[in-house]
Amino acid sequence: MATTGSDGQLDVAELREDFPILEREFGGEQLVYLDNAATAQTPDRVIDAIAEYYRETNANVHRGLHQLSQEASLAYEEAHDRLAEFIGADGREELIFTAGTTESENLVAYAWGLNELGPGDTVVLTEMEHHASLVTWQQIAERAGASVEYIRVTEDGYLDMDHAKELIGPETAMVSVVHVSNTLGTINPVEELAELAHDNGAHIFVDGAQAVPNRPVDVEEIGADFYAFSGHKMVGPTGIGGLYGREALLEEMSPFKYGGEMISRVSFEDATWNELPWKFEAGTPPIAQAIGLAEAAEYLDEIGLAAIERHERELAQYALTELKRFDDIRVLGPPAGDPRGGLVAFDIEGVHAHDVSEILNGLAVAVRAGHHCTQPLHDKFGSTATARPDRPGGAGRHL
Ligand code: 7TS
Repeated sequence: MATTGSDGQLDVAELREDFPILEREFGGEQLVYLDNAATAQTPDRVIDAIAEYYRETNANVHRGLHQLSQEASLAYEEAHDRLAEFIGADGREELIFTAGTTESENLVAYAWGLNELGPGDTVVLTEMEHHASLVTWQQIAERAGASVEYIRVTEDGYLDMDHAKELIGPETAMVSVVHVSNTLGTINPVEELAELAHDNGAHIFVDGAQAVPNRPVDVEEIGADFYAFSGHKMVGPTGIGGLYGREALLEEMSPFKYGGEMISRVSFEDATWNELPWKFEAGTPPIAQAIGLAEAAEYLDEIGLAAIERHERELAQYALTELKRFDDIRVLGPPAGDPRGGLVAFDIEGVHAHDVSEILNGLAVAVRAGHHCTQPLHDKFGSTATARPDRPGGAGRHL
């Protein structure tokens, strides 16, 4: 796959051909899809892998001795290995398939939080958390009698690390932080936060929904105890995502959901649990999606995550520089020149973001408008909604 030139640049024209949906036209204009932060598009080979599974292999896993079930089981298990490798986990024991980042957050909050949190404990979040983390920890902390605190975000969209050092202390039980903000584009110092958490006897959960698709991620290098991501944001299928958990922690934790698949032995009185990762995968799992997700990981690896990261940074810098020319446009997050993710949320004085999105839609340009599930952060910046192109470039430069 000749997707990078000798200068390390992505061959965008060639890559675009992998995505059949980008051929669509609206009103005679070719689609410009800049809503990748919500859901990225899917390349042919992922679509083909899913179609082939349904054509050739479709069967339930871990419960049939017939040939199809054995093939499906093997492919499903190998998908765990592939994703574990993709994010730097030790092996399939540490990689649970969930419905996505939201379910991964809920799994840890319910299975770990409800049992481990109590009065006097704090869960430290940041002001830039997605609702998937913010609402979940709010609710679980309340049920457990624990409290939630938020690391402040500066005007420039960075975490105030002095405040982080004040908040994370011996009473902290969990630090839950977004790796790359889906509104600010900020890349958070997750390694430093992991060290701070561990120095204080706390665990750290990293929300990698906006990081795994577009930069090399190594959960062990980060020092994460838990790390979550979504398939549909990394050119994979909807309905699946992942949760990395440190094996020793997952071993100690009770299951999140009960049912078939996750048990070892059941009697009328009681049950024992299956080994990892199946202990956390109750019921028929997302088999076709797992196979599609493994193909997506393969695709991204072949392009090269470092090249993708570089390309995204260039696109963001291009957009930031262009938007700076307009006095009535305010961009949230780190300014041009600073390292950040590929998404750029902005508001225009006197124009609602929904109108911006509507006008762009008329030009066949898809961007998300709203609070992007970070409503308290928008409140903090005095904005009800922003428009958010992700991976914006000049004509034909987006992916
Ligand atoms: N965390 C972050 C940082 C996200 O960006 C998202 C989705 C989630 C968690 C939840 O992921 P899910 O796959 O479980 O839904 N963010 C967005 C977005 O920015 N626009 O639409 C979805």
